Amino acid sequence: MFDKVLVANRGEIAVRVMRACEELGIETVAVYSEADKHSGHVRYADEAYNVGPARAADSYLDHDAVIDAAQKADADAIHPGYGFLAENATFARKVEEADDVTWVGPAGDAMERLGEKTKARNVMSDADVPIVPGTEPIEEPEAVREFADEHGYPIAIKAEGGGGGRGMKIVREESEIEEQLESAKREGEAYFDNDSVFLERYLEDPRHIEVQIIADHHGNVRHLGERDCSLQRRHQKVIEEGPSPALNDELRERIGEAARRGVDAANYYNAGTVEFLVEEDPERDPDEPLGADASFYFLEVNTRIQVEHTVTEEITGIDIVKWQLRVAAGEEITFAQDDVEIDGHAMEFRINAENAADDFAPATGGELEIYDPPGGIGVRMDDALRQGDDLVTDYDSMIAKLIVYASDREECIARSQRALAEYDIEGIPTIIPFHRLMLTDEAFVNGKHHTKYLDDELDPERIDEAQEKWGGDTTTESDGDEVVEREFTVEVNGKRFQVELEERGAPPIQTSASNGGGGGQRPAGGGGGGGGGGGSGGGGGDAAAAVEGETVTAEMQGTILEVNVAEGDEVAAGDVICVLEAMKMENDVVAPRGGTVSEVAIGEGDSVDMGDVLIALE
Ligand code: MV4
Repeated sequence: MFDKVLVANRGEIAVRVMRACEELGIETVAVYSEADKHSGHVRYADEAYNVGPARAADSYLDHDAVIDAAQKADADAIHPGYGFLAENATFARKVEEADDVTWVGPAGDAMERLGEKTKARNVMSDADVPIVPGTEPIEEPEAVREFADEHGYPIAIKAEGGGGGRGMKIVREESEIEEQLESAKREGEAYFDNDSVFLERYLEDPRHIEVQIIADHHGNVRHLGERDCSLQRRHQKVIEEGPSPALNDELRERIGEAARRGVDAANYYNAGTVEFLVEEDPERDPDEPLGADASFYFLEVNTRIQVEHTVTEEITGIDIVKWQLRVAAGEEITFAQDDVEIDGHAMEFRINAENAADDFAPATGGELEIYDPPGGIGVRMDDALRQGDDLVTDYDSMIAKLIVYASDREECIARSQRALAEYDIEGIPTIIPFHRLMLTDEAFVNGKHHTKYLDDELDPERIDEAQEKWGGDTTTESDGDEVVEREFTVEVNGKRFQVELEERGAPPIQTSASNGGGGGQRPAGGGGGGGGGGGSGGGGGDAAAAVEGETVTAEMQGTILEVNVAEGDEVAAGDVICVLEAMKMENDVVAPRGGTVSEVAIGEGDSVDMGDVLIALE
């Protein structure tokens, strides 16, 4: 096993990988850009190297800078996480060619064989894995017409280098062919430096199912069950879960086995994911999961650890990142396929610093004034944050992942609702309110959603409402005035109340706890319940009484409802002396210090004016 691993990534995934290293007794090395000097992954690592400016191309993507750091640190492996260099075959080869450094990932040629779409289709097809009816790379509009003659419309034109929703164009009728073909080529060229395109029959509203794979250098390939990533917004996954609520066991087994077979044929090692589209059968009983006769088609392979690997870890108990490290070090997988058991249900919620009510616009900055993640049974947090951190906005907007595990989907949903209600982030917007909405959404709760559900079917008004309801301490513009909502806690007669305040154009509230001499308030008229009144201000003192020399005086005009002390009584600071009703509120008047009551100037039912003496203390 390795002694020291460099993690060529940032944020939560860098910490995730380092945690696996820690458990395996491996030392950890971080790399960071100028923007990440104070980030969580840097704090976590045993040592850390600056690899350049904030711009990813000049730091996290700089091959030489990363390999240089590994050699300076004397690291014996590089783990790329996901994104950045994770699927860059050129970089993988450079790492393997560098002295004494191992790439924690597949060989460069296996990466190309599976990473390029038409090549991967051929590998899978040769291994008897169903692929969507489609073509080799094509050039001319005539090829699209021919394909349409055989398979009909709609047709997907996909960029060979495509992924993540980029470089895919849909042709619904003949008149669109030229335009969409040109557009797909242009996007392929622009995003992937490759204008090669191919065709597939376009499936409407499929489910997105992906199978986790782990494979070693000794020819062992295991599948670890599937995840359902059908809840996506503009090709961005937001909630992933496993097992899929849409598959029955027979279909599950067939898809898992197909993925295993395909990867086996590709001479692949490392963790990997095989993605499939599963076609809705319009004939099926909507209350039953998709059956074994449903159609599934290979889509693409991801040759890296994925964001949502955690879901599989929870339901299999297998630490996938540890296995990536073991496999890269040449170790053999020790468990058989039959040893892999899917137990319970897990969901992952991506916590993105975005405002869901503003078209999921990423936050442009801010400080994590409050960062209070959930805990308890079945709750896992993968993050790299601490309260007080400044949000780093130079990279993607995902700041954390909440992963919830339970014995079945129903309990998982209830537990997720509980965990998301506990989760408190203030200072920056997050999509926590959106997740809370989804957990009450009928289609999602019943597992009936598909890949276009969020884009085409969910009413955006509901997202705005959720943001409004659960958005918490956000700053919004209204009539040109800045409105700041704040929440704090007050204690009234020993009972805690949450108080929400909305300030317009006011300076920030000092929220330092200040009970000194402060009385409590509750709505007059008894009957319990109801929200509390205001909190004590930063200056201390009591809303209803003031101390002048040896006397306690009324701070406002009102009626004495109750007198709790008599002459000669010993009181301690904070003891309630009397209750004064003023402005329809009952106010506890408390002793400002300890002492003996030398005089009681009031009785129940008395009217008092501001400044009247209530009691004297000595
Ligand atoms: C498709 C498809 C339907 N039919 N291919 C979108 C991302 C790209 N990597 C592949 N994608 C799709 N390919 C055929 N032949 C529908 C999608 C698709 C999709 C796939 C997975 C997850 C979410 C999606 C959302 C819209 C479209």
